[in-house]
Formats: sequence, C-alpha cells, structure tokens
Amino acid sequence: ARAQIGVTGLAVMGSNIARNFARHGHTVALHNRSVAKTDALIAEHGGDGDFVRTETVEEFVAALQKPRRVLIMVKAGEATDAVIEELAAAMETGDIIIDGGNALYTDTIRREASLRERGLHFVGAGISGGEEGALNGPSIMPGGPKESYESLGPLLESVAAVVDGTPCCTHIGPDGAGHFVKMVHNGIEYADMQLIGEAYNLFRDALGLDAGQVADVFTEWNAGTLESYLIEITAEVLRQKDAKTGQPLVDVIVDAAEQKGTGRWTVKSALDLGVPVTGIAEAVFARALSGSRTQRAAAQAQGLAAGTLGDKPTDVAQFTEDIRAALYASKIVAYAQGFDQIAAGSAEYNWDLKPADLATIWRGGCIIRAQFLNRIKEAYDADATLPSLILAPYFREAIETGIDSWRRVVATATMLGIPVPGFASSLSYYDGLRAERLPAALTQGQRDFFGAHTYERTDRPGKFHTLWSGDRSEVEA
Ligand code: NBP
Repeated sequence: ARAQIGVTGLAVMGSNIARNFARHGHTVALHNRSVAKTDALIAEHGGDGDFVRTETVEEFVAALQKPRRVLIMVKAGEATDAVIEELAAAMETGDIIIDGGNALYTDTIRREASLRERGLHFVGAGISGGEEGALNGPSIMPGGPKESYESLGPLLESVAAVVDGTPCCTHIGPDGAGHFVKMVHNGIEYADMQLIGEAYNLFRDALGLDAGQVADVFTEWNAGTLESYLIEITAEVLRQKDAKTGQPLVDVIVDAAEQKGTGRWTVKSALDLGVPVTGIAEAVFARALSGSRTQRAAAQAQGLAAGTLGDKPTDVAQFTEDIRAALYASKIVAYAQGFDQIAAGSAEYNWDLKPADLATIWRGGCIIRAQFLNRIKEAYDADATLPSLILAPYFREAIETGIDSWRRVVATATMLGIPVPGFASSLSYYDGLRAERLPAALTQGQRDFFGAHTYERTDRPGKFHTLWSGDRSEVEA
C-alpha cells in the first residue's frame, strides 16, 4: 500500500481535491461508484501527480497506508451513509473516514458516534470554495476527534488556501463542529449575497444605472473596506454580456433564486438555538419570495398599488456612498449574528469553538473570503468574550460613521417601493439592540393575561402573575 490518502466520489469536487492532493506530492488512491469517472480523471489529469486507480472498495482500502485516510466527496445524505457503511466494513481500528460533503451537522454527530463505537475515526469536514477552491486551495473546517487531526491535519493543511503564511484549515471541534461551522459560513454567504443584491437593485431602480455602470461601482468598492471575493465576482457578473442578445447577461437571467439548503439549515438551527439571525433568514426568505412565481405573476397581473412614492435621489455621489455604508453596516450585523449562532452552537454542544480561528480560516479559499475577516480576527484576538461583534471598536465605529447613510437608504428605498429586507431588518436589529425599552414588556403582559405565563419586574427579583380574571391584584408566582 502506498497511497497517503484516498478520495471516493470523483464528481467535480472530489476530482479537483484529489488533483490538489496529487499536485502537493501526495499519492492519491482514487475510487468512484462508476469507474468511468475514475478513468476520466486519470486520462485527463493523470499528469498532475501520483494516482492509484482502483475499482472496488476492497482494492481502494488496500491501496492505503495505515492509518488509512479516506475522503468521501459524494452527494450529501443517503449516498454518504451508503459509502460510509461500505468503507467501514473494509477498514480497521484507527482508520479515518473524512466526509468532505455538505452534510447536516446532526448527521455528522450521529455518524461520528456510530463509527467511534466501531473503533474508527470519523471527521466531518466542511470544505468551501467551490470547484476552483477544491483545486487550488479551499478553506477546510474539519471536526471530529482531536487526535485524528494529528495525522490528518498536515495533509489537509497542505492543500488548503494560505493567507499570510497561515493555512485556511484548523481543527474546529468534536463530532459535528466542522459541518456546523460550514453551515453557518454558508448562511452568512446567503446574507452577504442578498445585501449585494439589494445594493444593485437600488443602483438600478433608485438611481437608474445600467449593469455596466453598477459593475464599475463594485470594482471601485473592491479596492476599499468591502474588498472581497463576492464583491469582485459581482462586478464580473454585471459586466458579462449575453452573446445572443448583446444585453447585459444579468438582464436576461430569470430573477428567481434557487437554493440547495444550507441557508435554510442555518436558519432552522438558529430557530432551535433561539439566536436572531435576521440577516440570514431574510436572505433565505428573499430567495423564496423571488421563486414564488405564481404569487408574483398574480400580483403583477393585478397591478398591486405602490401608493404615493417619494422622489428619487438626485445626488448620485451621495446616495452611492449611502448605499456603500448601508451595505457595510448590514454586513457587519449579518456576521455578528452568524458568530452569535456559532457561540450558541458551541455552548449547546460543548464544542469550545474559537471565533478568531474561524475568522482566520475564512480569510482565504472560501466564498466569503474578504479583508473584513482580518478585522473580525483582530476583534476576537483582542477580546475573545465579545458580547457582539458590533461592539468591537472597529465595527462599532464603522457603523456609527455610516448610520445616517444606512437610515437614508432604508427610508429612501421604502419611499420608492424598493424592497430592502436585508438592509431594513439589519437596521431594525441594530436599533433593537440599542433600545432601552423594547415592546417585549407588553408581550409579557399579554402572555400573562391569556396564559398565566408570569413576568419579571424591573424593580425586584422573582416571577409575578396578575390575577387578570380576578381582582387584578399581583401575586408572586
Ligand atoms: P455531487 O454532489 O453531484 O455527487 C456526485 C458524486 O456522488 C458522484 O461521484 C456519484 O457517483 C456519487 N454518488 C451518488 Br450521487 N450516490 C452514490 C451512492 N449511493 N454511492 C456511491 N456514490 C454515490 O458531487 P459534487 O458537486 O462534486 O459535490 C460533492 C460533495 O461536496 C457534496 O456533498 C456537495 O454538497 C459538496 N460540496 C460541493 C460544492 C460545490 O461547489 N459543488 C462545494 C462545497 C461542497 P457516480 O459517479 O457513480 O454517480
């Protein structure tokens, strides 16, 4: 046996990561359910390095040095369970199975527990960066037993993206921690994309800019604090011309956004954990609204009234700057909420997650990679117990500098009838955090009225109940 790592599941992600391992000098055993993909990889890219072609799972496992390390890159869900079962039957105590697919973290917790009982290590590893990242350096978020990282870490770190000499890969925490963190990463990605979309919408509908002009604004922004992969590709997408019609491609693409599920998972998990991830939730719902074709067609056909609309902004430079500030502030809120969810997940599952480590490994390789992540890392390095990212001095100042712009954008969009669910909900969240008194006191009163759910008082400790259907005196609960 001579292979240091095996990859099974050779569709686009698996092939690219196998080539990445090979290019870094590792001997890679290859396996796929249908041999055609294995042969295609060797035929097209055999020159990338040293590959061992195998057909059966037994052959595949036999090709690996001990402790054996196998990376599974198949479709998440039942396919992953099937592949794990086949591999586990052929592997031995101490061997390591890594699931690099987009697994739901609760599945990873279940799989890890079951394989641990059989003496195998199971590592649920979030891998971000799409096809390009898999080939040239993804961000890798491996969970699972810490001891398995000793053997696996150097191998994974050798193929990960590198920023300032630091690999974008670190041991995240036990069992499902890696996939949980990857899930929240994807949720944040949804929020980021939605906010960029709202900015574009305002440029188009409030300022009347065409796609090319908006592309130029994004290119300019990419040289400043917003510098990021998503801003960069936004400019490229907006600049793309459709070969058939000569129009900007974005103007011929159907405006119904699809989703594969990780954003939805993030919001479901946040609901269970009780964390308000309004930025991510609005992004998931905005995609769903865009895809509500029946309702949208009916609403348009019936010409739902807009009411009396306000005037469009006349100072283009000022409103452009306002949009930039609104985008930046809303982005800070979305990340703050995502990191709150990570802290809550860490507490719920005893994962001891380190926010600064996550910011570090998200600086490169992954879809949300950005300058901004350096600021997040600095914020948590300075204070690991920050109650909210919004309260870190750098982010607080950024929001306070842009707050007037942020309010102007939300108000203007509202008066123009342009939907900005991300900008508006993030601003409401921010104002909610600031508020001295929230209407939740009334909610508590109502709950006590109809359900005797009790309330706390501002002036003394304890739980209280008012005898609403009696003499309305107050009793201690
Ligand atoms: P797919 O998600 O399209 O999966 C295709 C692979 O799964 C093929 O190798 C296929 O084998 C194998 N497979 C299936 Br389907 N059912 C199987 C079964 N019952 N037993 C064994 N193998 C089975 O591939 P992908 O897009 O490369 O993604 C791989 C993983 O990486 C997924 O979990 C995905 O969510 C995750 N991911 C993808 C991206 C991305 O940008 N695409 C990014 C990050 C993570 P066959 O060739 O024999 O049909």
